[in-house]
This record gives sequence, C-alpha cells and structure tokens, in this order.
Amino acid sequence: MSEHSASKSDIEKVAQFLAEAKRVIILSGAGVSKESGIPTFRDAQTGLWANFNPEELATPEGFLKDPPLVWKWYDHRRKLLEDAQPNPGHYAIVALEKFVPHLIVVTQNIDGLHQKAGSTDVVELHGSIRKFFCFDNAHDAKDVPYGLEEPPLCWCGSQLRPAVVWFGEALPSRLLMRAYAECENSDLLIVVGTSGLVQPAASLPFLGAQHGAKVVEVNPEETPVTDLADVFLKGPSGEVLPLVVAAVEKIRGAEA
Ligand code: BJW
Repeated sequence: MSEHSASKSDIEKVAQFLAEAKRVIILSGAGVSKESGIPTFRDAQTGLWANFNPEELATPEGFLKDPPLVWKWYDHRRKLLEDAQPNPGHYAIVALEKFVPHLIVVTQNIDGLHQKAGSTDVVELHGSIRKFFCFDNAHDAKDVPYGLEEPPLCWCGSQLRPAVVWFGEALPSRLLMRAYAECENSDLLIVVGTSGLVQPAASLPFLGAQHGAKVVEVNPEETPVTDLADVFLKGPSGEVLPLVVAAVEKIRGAEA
C-alpha cells in the first residue's frame, strides 16, 4: 500500500523544475536512509535520540568523559552500516544526475549510502563513520579494526575518534564553503529526509531560496522548510523520488 500523498500534479511540477534546471542540489538527511533500515535521529520512538543521549555520545565533552562508551557506540553503528544497502530513494537521486548538467548531493549522513548507490559528487557535511582521526592533532588513521573496547591510540599518543561532526564542533570549512557556494548558484534545491533543525545545514535551503533557487521538500512530515518550499512532496523518499524520476523520463521522452 502506498504511504505517500504527493499528488501527480505536484510530482509533474517537480519533474518540470528538473527538466529546466541547470544546477541542482540534493540536500539529504537521515530520512533518506530510513528505508535502508537505518534509524533517524529525531523520529519519535525509533529515532536514535529517543533512546540515546546526544550529549553523552555526540559531543567532544561526552567523548572525553567516557571514551570507551562513545567508541563502542560508533563501532556498533559502523558494523550495522557495513551491510546496509541503498534504497530506491538513493538510486532515484543517482538517476537524476543524467537529466541535469550539474547535480551534487550535500548530505548530513555519515553512512556512505549515496556513494554506494552511485552518486558521483557527494559532500559529506557531517563526516563519515568509516573514517577516523586523532582527538588532539587530527591525524588521519586507516584500517581501524572492529570490536575494540576502547579507542586505539594514534602514533602521537592521542586517542582516535570517528571522523564525524559532533555538536559544538565546526563543520569541515572547505565542504561548508562549497555547500554555501553551490546554494548561491543553484536553480533548484531538493531537500530530502531532514528535520531541518541542525545548523548550519538547516540554513542551506533558505540561502538557496534567497539567491533565487526553487525549493522542493520530500518528507513524510512537515518541517521548518515546508513553508519555504515551492512544492512539498509528502511521503517517504524511497516511494516519492522514483515517481519524480519516472515523470522526468516522460518529459524527456516526449521531447525526443
Ligand atoms: C523521512 C523518512 C523517509 C523519516 N523518507 N524522510 C541554537 C540555535 C541554532 C543552533 C544551535 C543552537 N544550539 C546549538 C546549536 C548548534 C548545533 C545545532 O544546530 N543544534 C540544534 C539541534 C539546536 N549545531 C552544531 O553544534 C553544529 N556545529 C556548529 O554549529 O558549530 C559552530 C562552530 C563554529 C566554529 C567553531 C566551533 C563551532 C554541528 C552539528 C553536528 C550534528 N551531528 C549529528 C551527529 C553526527 C554523528 C552521528 O551520526 O552520530 O549529525 S546530530 C544528527 O543530526 C546528525 C544528523 O546529520 C543531524 C541532522 O539530523 P537529520 O538528518 O535531519 O535527521 P532527523 O532525525 O533530525 O530527521 C529525519 C527526517 O527524516 C525527519 O524529518 C523525518 O520526518 C524524515 N523521514 N522517514 C524521507 N522514509
């Protein structure tokens, strides 16, 4: 049974935006990976923050207070993600690349599923759960084994940590600057599966709109982006985005 309530005419409207766009940004959040079996953060009951304390697990202070606790939580999540597969939403985003001259994915997700699906230009604003650096000196580390009870040490003696962005930490400036520049120059932003609550990523749709981009949102729930959006496609991205791809294919077929 279909869970979405996006109308055919709204889907066609978004397909028309895509057919006319030259520069497109997909801004994604945890919701795009939910249909791959990965929990979001803020969904009631199933979200990670409904069951775990973000201050203990996703801040530098939490890491320093109890390094083994934080290490084991990320180790567990990294292991779960190893077997996770992209869903139709991720694949639809890959398919959109062939319809527009320039399309990038700016994601808050650390799961690597956009790349696994085949997206070619992905900006990981909040880092990657598969990478590591040391806490004190940010030296990169490779080939970190699973199953350790505490963070291993870098050659400099500092503890390793996952290369993700915790609360209170700056996002990688080169990536954030690129995301800002892309928003200022895009025709269309498609905001998928994010609650739009975490800064600075949450400001990107507003920046794009200020610079004249159309904004489309895909989400089963309304968010702070919904009022800004030119079109709100209500529903799970794994259902809604393939319909958008089919509608663009129809336009392209009619043009050929
Ligand atoms: C579906 C679906 C389906 C469900 N299909 N959709 C007050 C005001 C403004 C800002 C602040 C403030 N107080 C503190 C701040 C700053 C803070 C912040 O924004 N806090 C807010 C929560 C208030 N931000 C920061 O600290 C950031 N850094 C910063 O500001 O630095 C400043 C600085 C500058 C210079 C020097 C030093 C500092 C860093 C933020 C880092 C966020 N990190 C996390 C954890 C990453 C690692 C990990 O995974 O463990 O990133 S938190 C978590 O939230 C994760 C996510 O990327 C991020 C966003 O969540 P997302 O993706 O939106 O997920 P959800 O769960 O919130 O939403 C899912 C959505 O999907 C929902 O809408 C569902 O409806 C939908 N959905 N099923 C499509 N099938």
